[in-house]
Amino acid sequence: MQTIHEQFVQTAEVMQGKTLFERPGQADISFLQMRETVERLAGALTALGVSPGDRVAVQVEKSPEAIALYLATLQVGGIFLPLNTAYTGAEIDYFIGDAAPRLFVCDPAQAEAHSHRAGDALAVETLGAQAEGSLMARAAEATPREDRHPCGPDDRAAILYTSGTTGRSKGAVLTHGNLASNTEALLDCWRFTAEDRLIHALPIFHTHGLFVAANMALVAGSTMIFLTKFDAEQAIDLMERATVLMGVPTFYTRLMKSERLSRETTGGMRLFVSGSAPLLAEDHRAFTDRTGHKILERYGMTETCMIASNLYEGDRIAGAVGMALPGISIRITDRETGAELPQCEIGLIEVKGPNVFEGYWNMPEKTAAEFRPDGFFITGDLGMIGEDGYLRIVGRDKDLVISGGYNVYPKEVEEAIDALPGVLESAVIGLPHPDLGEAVTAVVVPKGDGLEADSIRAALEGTLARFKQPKRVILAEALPRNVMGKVQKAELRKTHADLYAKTMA
Ligand code: MCA
Ligand code: AMP
Repeated sequence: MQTIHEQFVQTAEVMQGKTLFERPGQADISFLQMRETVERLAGALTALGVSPGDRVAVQVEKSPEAIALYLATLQVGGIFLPLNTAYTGAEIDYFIGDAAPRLFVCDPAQAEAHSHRAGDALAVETLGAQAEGSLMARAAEATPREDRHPCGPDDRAAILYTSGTTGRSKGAVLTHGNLASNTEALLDCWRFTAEDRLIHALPIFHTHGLFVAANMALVAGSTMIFLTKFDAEQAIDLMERATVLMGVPTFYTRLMKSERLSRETTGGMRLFVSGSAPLLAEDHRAFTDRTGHKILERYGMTETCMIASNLYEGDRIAGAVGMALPGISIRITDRETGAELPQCEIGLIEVKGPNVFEGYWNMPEKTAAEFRPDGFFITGDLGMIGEDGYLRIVGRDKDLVISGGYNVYPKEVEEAIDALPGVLESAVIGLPHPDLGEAVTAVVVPKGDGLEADSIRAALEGTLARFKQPKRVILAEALPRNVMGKVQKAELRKTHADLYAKTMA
């Protein structure tokens, strides 16, 4: 196995001055320029005391230098820990406390807010969207490092935090083998090569933008048209110069809102990929009607990287996520007994293969609870494998809302709401939303009079990242419960199903 960093270095040797990053209104960055930045950053990391196994936590805006920091961390044997830019100070406290990184890199605008974290055990540096800040200044002074710490497939490469159904977020530890094997499988499955020009409009602090999209381009030698955020009109403008788009379903519903989306404007594109949340079958078909392209839907998880994909040359079926990637096994099991189920029966989706993470950081019990004794990981998604061999996801066994591709665990939001004065109890649910797929919605029971929906929303500012905050708060006299006293969220979802039906994106 070669690590993603080793593969990038080899690719850069071949690609030389070819453009790796193309950015509207900004200078291009070639593979060789990127390699030099990585080597300088590796020198800076070493000077900052980052040793093999040390965590490098990063909460920065999207930039080529942030990708270089990722590669440099892998080069020196560090563990890369990217954090959503939406996380608040309170959320960052937890991640830093749990992961105990050696280095925390934040946006220059946040430097003051995080300065109290700096000490003997933790260095704090800054990196801005335009490469400003202390880290690149250090890199400019550093002695570039060409050597790399040797890493095997089982060595740790990254930690990605995912919230859990019970309180605390869990750090999923991914190995070099996880990342390298998954990239290799995807390059092959999607016929992705140096000829491709990828519209990269995803955030780079999650699996989709970093370990799927960016890793593929870095290894294959493709150009990334690197955008700080997704804008449908801009994406359509860029399609005549691009070949591939990877996005969450919200990208596709927003593209379809544009009158300019047509066979002509998408004519030069080779592939549209969707994942991270369910793509409605009707949207899949509507996109084909408009453009002639069949979106290729795939399925993955932070803990497992990509698991399954529709076929590039075979069928791309609306409502199905395809077949297991090479080397990966999928099985469906009974929710109660754990016994494997035959085709066409609905149960838990379990997965095993070189893509499956090592475990949760410092949480051996939680890790053990999500693996079967024979090594299969229990995804918490419900699905079935049809007669055609294609996996279909039919629901979730876990209480989870996916809003615009971001996971929100209701438990975390409920705990924040229940802690507010005047709140008796709450239930957080995901309701169908025309833009985000699902919208986080809170049903709140006040203790007495005087509590207002708006004040609840306002009180959550600064506690929870914006995307986790309820889009709407519904005040109720009581929550529906079953005979066991358990809140019946399915009933709440049914009662309020149309809440966002007329919401304009
Ligand atoms: C932004 N906002 C959101 C979301 N995004 N609210 C709920 N859900 C969201 N996803 C809020 C902002 O806080 C802001 O609130 C307002 O919406 C507008 O913000 P803006 O930045 O303009 O939003 P946007 O640029 O339109 O972003 C929407 C988006 C974005 C394009 C859907 O969220 C996105 O890029 N999502 C992709 C997430 C992703 O990469 N997921 C992959 C996870 P206010 O106006 O109140 O301030 S990896 C994964 O799931 C697995 C492994 C897999 O299979 O890939
Ligand atoms: P995360 O924990 O952010 O990595 O999100 C992983 C979850 O996203 C999975 O467990 C699924 O519930 C969901 N997911 C990812 N891709 C798809 C897809 N194509 N269709 C439906 N759900 C998906």
